Amino acid sequence: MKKPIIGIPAHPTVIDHSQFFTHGIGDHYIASVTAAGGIPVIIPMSDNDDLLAEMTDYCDGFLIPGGIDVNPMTYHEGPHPLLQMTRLDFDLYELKFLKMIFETGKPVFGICRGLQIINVALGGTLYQDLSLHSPDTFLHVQKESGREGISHEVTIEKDSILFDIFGKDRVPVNSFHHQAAKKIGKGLRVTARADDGVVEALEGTDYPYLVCVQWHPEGFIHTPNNHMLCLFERFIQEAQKNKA
Ligand SMILES: [Mn+2]
Repeated sequence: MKKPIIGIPAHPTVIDHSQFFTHGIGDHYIASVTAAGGIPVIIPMSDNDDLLAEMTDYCDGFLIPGGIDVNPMTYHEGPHPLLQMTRLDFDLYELKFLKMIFETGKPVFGICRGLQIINVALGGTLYQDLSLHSPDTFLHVQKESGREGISHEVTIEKDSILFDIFGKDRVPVNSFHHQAAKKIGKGLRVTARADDGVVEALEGTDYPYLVCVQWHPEGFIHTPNNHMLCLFERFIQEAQKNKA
């Protein structure tokens, strides 16, 4: 049985002393997809619709990774002073590519910025900074060291894909975000929250397989008891079904 091909839209990164940017994806994402039985393929940021159509067709599932803030122009807001680095051409590429992906019905797994851009792609909005969420909001840019450091727990809705994956409703997670979903996009629902009410997971309501988490499950890839690999395994299984 051939392994499913998992397309990952690259993050544009400018390298010093170069007029060009690099199409990059962190090693933790690549290692997690590989460990779960998928073939990771990095998709370059491009305004070439033919290339994006070919990649949409070629891949069996799509992992939308973490990255910089989404430009609030994409959800019709001006920039709040606490907004961090954005890159509009990157957002527009991902939004266009997501639209093409959603037309295929192929499995999608969003992580951190991935959750946020998917929410925006479906008409949702974001808190540009979590200080705008509520006075009791936790620190979600964790001080605990290491990508695998635990920062807070999330409570998972019982009738969700996430509950089916984890088999329980409380899961400890890491946390590296200063933004979160605000208005929820069409065809999405909240399936996990932190105890301060911050949205930590979204799932599709009428899409074959669409799961998004605000934490970084790939950050646990080098831990001995990786309690997050199950998220990648389920996603890869779904992509495998799609291939068969
Ligand atoms: Mn968090």
